[in-house]
Amino acid sequence: MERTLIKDLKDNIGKEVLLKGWVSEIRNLSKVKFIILYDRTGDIQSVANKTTEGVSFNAIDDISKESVIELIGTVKEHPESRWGFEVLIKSVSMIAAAETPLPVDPSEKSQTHIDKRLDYRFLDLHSKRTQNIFKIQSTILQGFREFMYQEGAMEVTLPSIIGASSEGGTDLFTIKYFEKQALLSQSCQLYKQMLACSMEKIFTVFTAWRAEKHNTVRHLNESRQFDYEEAFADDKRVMTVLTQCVQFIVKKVMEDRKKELESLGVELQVPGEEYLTFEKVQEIMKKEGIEMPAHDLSGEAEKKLGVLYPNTIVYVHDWPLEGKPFYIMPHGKNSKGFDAIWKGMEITSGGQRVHDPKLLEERLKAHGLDLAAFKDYINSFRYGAPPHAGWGLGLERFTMLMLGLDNIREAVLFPRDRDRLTP
Ligand code: AMO
Repeated sequence: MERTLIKDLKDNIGKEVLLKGWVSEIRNLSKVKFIILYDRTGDIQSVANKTTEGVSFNAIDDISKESVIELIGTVKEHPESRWGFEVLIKSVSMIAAAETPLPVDPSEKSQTHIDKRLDYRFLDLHSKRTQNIFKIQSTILQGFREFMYQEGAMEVTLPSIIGASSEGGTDLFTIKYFEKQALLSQSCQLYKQMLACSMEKIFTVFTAWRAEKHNTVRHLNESRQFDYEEAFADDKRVMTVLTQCVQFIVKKVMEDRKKELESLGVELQVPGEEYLTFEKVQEIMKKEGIEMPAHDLSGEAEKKLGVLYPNTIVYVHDWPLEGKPFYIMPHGKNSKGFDAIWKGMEITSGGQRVHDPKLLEERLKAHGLDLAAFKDYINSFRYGAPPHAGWGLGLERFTMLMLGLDNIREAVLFPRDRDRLTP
């Protein structure tokens, strides 16, 4: 007999089915016993009585929560139950018993601290809430790829072990690479630019490692970025692409993940966009009495933008050159770099890049970086490199903001932070 998924039970009323899944609850009403079973498609109430075969009627009480069982039974209409039908069990058998007690309760009846849940993430993944978050994240990933293919971009994979910093700065993990020292990539910046200068329009889902020492609710030491790069494009063009991309993904999640959004209590709206120069944001914040560093937005300023422009992707562009990495194109006294703020937090940085080797050398020097370490990167612009622009969107940040999660660790399956390397 082939396995039936719980979502397909409604099409099998009156038929005998084989179900496999996890036990979330057993209820004992002396003459009958209820087993609530779930699989990846939903849950269902099943009913055992004295004639049940396999695990005997009396032993059903001993089936521990989260154990994996299979059962054979007949689907019967049951309008009073919340499912509208139930399964009358013919036989139950154990596939894999869960040990007791469970170290964390996936039923969400009790509120377990996030640290404890992450210590047992494999069991926390049995919880419906956690599953819903990652089902939605999977749709975000799918939406990104669908949008990009539709846009005519090509997916590429880029190296994670690198010889020189890709963003400048010091937040890098070093690794032993045979006789040499290498680095774990902070971003695929330099490589995606080389790709845009040959293949024109590319995207990748890239894992980035940053050795930032602080532990915050919005930073991870290992995070995923949606990276996009386009030739013959400037900052304005790629901001438009970003808006369309985010709108596409949000729409897709709203359509494909209704049930999950509802269960998480999340109401989504497709965001609009707003363009503000960095100078304009400084003026606004001055009026609001919010302090800002000269070349960056403060967390408080980002929050304020979220309040002033609800449900909007706010592009802060014409960013001061001093506040952007060496690869961002200068523009007057500012740059062609931008940040995108959504729901009060930065989700993306991007901009037009420097594609002239001479100017690039100047910019690297201005950042105190060693030209020798960037030799191949500089050389890559010597043989026909068009102007180009792009951005990087943080997947976990985006998921966290979309779902109103209060800690970015909720939006990554196995977080890596200052204190956590396992599981
Ligand atoms: P940036 O460093 O701003 O830009 O990163 C892009 C986006 O990635 C996310 N992000 C992070 N998420 C969680 N934890 C972190 N430690 C972390 N760091 C970054 C954020 C951020 O907006 N190469 C450029 C992009 C470009 O110009 O194309 C870059 O990496 O959402």
